[in-house]
Amino acid sequence: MIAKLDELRAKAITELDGIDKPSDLEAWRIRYLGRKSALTQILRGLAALSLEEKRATGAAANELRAFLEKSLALREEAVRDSVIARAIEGGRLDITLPGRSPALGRLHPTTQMLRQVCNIFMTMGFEVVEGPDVEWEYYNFDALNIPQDHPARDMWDTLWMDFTTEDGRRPMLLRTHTSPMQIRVMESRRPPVRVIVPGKVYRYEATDATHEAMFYQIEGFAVDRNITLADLKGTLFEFAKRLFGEERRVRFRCDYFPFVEPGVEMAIDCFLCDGAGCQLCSGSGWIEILGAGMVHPEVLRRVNYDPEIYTGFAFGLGLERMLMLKHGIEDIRLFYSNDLRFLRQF
Ligand code: FA5
Repeated sequence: MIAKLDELRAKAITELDGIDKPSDLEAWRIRYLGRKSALTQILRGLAALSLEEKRATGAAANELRAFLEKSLALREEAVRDSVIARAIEGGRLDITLPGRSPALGRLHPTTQMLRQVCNIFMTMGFEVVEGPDVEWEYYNFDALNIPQDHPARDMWDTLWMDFTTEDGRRPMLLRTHTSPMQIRVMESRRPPVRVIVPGKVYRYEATDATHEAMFYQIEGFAVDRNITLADLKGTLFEFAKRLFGEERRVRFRCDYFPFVEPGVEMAIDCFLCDGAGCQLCSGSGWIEILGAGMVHPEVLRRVNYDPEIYTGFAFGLGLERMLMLKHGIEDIRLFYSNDLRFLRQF
């Protein structure tokens, strides 16, 4: 057996020394080190040998395997060098040209902003929780005081999953906002709760400079004893100041959302025209970035929180709109059109 191994070694090395093409090296590797090679067969057959034979042949075969692997690596290096040398000689490779630097990846601007916003709220004591993009109709609408046929459903048209339950309902959809997570979180814990929920939302939307069909929202809500609208305003003022700087102006106005009472919207003065009115802000001087309000008592009751004891505020902000404000971006569609000239700027 040992003689056979020696013979194999001599044959393999003679062949290897004559190889000068990478493809021949691979064929050699398969022939001498591959699964069906004589050496592998010998190693596999060791179990059938006597203890003494096993010891001698096993050691020699393993030594040969290591030797062949090392010889192959050395030959690969030599072949590579000679291929390069031939290419330089033949004028196919010019090593005086500057090298190509590898492209460096980075985080998408919305991911950067998402992390920044989450960090601000985390320093204010909010916990980050995530929820499903595909949501039950109940959480997206009914539990938030938006029953079937309620006109508010028109504000949030979306894509429905293509299946119906046995009783003929279409219960699943792509969530239109992150507010369903208010219900999911409150169902699973008792007050006090102070949570933010970042995530994608979807709408059946005719896109324009400020509307996308898929965008990010961050929901935030706090429920405890004695929480008032002043806490909501204080929290959001502080947030806006930290994100946009002291000089940006903030406006609160009444708004309607069925799951809050009272409801408000918060806007920031338009970065493009500094509040004078332009195409981006539809001439108003303001860009709305979030909806908010005090959690509706009916919503609290639905999750078994006593509205006589507990109150809370909630808000839902649009991440891309805030990015537009922060960087002076005029069209929301730039974020997801994958133009690297745009994305590389962040
Ligand atoms: C809502 O989605 C409510 N769930 C917000 C809320 C939460 C209210 C908690 C009260 C309490 P609205 O549809 O206005 O509200 O969307 C919230 C924010 O998402 C908007 O202020 C805006 O910044 C952003 N937004 C809305 N539609 C789009 C869109 N098509 N493209 C990009 N951003 C959008």
